[in-house]
Amino acid sequence: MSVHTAREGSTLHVENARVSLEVDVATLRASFFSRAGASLAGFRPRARVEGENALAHGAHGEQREEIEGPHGACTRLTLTCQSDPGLELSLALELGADWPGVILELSVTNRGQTARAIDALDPIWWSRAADADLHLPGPPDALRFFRMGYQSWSPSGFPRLTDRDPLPRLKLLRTMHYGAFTPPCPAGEHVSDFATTLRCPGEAGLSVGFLTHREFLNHVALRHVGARLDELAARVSCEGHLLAPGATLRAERLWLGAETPGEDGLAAWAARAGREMEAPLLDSAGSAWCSWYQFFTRVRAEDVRAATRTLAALQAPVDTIQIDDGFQAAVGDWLEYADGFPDGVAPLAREIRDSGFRAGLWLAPFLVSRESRTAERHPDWILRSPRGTPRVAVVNDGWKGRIAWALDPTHPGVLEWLFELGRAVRGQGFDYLKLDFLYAGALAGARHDPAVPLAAGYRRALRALRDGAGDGVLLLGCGAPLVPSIGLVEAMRIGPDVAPFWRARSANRALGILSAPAAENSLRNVLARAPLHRRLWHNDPDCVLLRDRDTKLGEREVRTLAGAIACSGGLIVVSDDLSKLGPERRALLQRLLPSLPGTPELGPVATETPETLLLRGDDGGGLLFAVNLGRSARVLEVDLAALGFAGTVSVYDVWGDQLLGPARGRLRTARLQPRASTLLRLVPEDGLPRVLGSTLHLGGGALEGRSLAALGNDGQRAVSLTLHLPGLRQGRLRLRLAGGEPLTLSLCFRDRSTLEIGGGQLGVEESGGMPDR
Ligand code: 9PG
Repeated sequence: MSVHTAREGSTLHVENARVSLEVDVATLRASFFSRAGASLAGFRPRARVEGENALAHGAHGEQREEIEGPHGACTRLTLTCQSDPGLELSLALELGADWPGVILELSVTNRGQTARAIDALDPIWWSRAADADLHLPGPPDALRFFRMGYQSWSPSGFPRLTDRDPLPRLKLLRTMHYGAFTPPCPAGEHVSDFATTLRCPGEAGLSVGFLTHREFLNHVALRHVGARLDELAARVSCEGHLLAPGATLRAERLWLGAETPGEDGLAAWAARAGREMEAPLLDSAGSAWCSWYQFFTRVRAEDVRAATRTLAALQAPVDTIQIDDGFQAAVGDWLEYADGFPDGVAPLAREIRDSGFRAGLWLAPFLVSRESRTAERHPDWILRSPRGTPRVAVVNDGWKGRIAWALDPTHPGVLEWLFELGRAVRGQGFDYLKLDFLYAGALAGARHDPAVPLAAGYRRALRALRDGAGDGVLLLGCGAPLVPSIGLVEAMRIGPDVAPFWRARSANRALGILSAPAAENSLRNVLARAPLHRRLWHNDPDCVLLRDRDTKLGEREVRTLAGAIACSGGLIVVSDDLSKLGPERRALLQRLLPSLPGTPELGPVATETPETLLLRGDDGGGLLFAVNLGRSARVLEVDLAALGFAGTVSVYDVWGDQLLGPARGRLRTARLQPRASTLLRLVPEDGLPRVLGSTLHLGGGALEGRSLAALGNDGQRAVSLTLHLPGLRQGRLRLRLAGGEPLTLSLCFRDRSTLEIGGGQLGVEESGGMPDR
């Protein structure tokens, strides 16, 4: 069925095979139903104008078009209504033939004689009433919503309505973790920035998320009484935008989606948002060594040189060497250098490149230390509070001057300076830029151009730097307003800093800082935000800490971090002094590289942090990561059918290099201690030749299996495999030929090996080894 529209009295019906929408053309009151069983009935778009609600009353016009949008062909219906004296509200609906949801675009036009200040536009405003219901299958107290978090470091997860809002109360911490217009949440309220999903585990769900982020910050606000959701608003903060007579203001476009139990609303939203915002999706964002987690601000040129030499000698396929915080004379004085870098960074970039690596540099482009020369020379560039005092964006004991102020991204001098900064560092030879503390570019304050909304100003400033750096640069956002960065960064840090200890320090916990450095905090976001990967950007899960000294992380925790990072498909970043790594941890680094293709799936989420990730391979198999984040030892149960494995699968334990035998329906893991995880390769037992497992890469055969091909047609038992794995590889590969018993090969090769196996023979090209049996 394609898109069907019908009119009954003043009600307009629009539907396809998956969802339907009814809208009253005079009031814009609307109801959304999905065939999967979830519905949101009786919501009304509204504008907040000078402290009052403006609702539609009185149909004014109706238009239908067939258009070709970013998601393909769709029907677009525009309903225009009278509102508040002098205002006109217009709601455009877009629905394509097979879409699992609709796009809503609300706009307001000033038909009066005087300018009006627009506070917010809510494409959805819903409040529970006798005729306004939100229905989600499943028990209400099992309902979980997705909390996105505002920026890279903000905690993200799937809490219940009755869980407490975790965000800190201190104003500076709030500056760093809330959007300027995300309200703090008293009891009974929650906010998810940019998008949310609502569902009971394993049931049909709803998703609500903004698809465009060009001008205004936005969020979804929820109100509840106990476990009952009573209010939902999808809100675009318009910052008092002055709407001149005759002018129109358009809200960011909103997705209202409905998922079957097997679908993920977050993934569906992210795929669409990435398309609308033209996310640059690279085949691979590669891998990097970063100086931060070993040397912090004490890093010296000599340390970077030593790391370059070690990496070159290791022949580990890490492709970027990135200098982090510490090279600069002061935050904001990026072209002047700290004592440890007597010759600056340009000669280092050259050496890094000459050694065959890409050169990376850290910058916090929207910050200036109060003791920087930039701040001294350009006081007019600094964002101010309405009282005229500089806006403090960070207090960091590690920095000269301790206090860093935010720059005003609407000041033309700042934009020009950012462009020149991008050009200068690119000219020095850096084409991988980790841009940190980016939230400082979207802080509210008294600005040079108050008419530029926050998201728009942030994007313009980031684009200035990007333009200065030129084509071919890789930008990695960090501490960045997440979704407003889509399209401007190739990669995005999606969690707090990792640390060589599991739980955050108690002082940080006491302040309620859930995004303080800690392996646990980092891991939670790696899991919760996994579906954003390769839809909005390449996820950066932060470094895998491999060190075996000066760390409180034991083998169990290191494996948990490494397994989650491998299964996330995200960037592989290391930050250890590699010359001090023991042979096993070096081998682990090799096994992590390169990162795996694809985007992981979460499966049904029944805990605040998802405890499983599944990375599906294109050979029919999958890599399953499952972790015990609880406080006591447990066996985890994984519903294979819910993950799309209908039949029997062969299960291979990657860490144990062991075939565990077939599983069907539900898979029970071994008993896992707290913080322990398991990494399993699942392969359908369908009689076809398969790679069952491998120790050559942490994917356990995910990469190896992609190249497996059956040979000849009589030779049902013959296969060929071409393994492309950079660096020196030594390990075992477990195969099953058609119908046969598993076969184990011990291999040793560099970069590439081609194998032909069958009819009792083994042919090896380039390099390789002999079968064990
Ligand atoms: C460099 C680091 C690393 C790291 C980033 C970011 O609140 N704070 O004082 C604070 C300091 C450091 C920090 C986050 C917050 O970490 O995530 O990878 O680049 O900056 O300073």
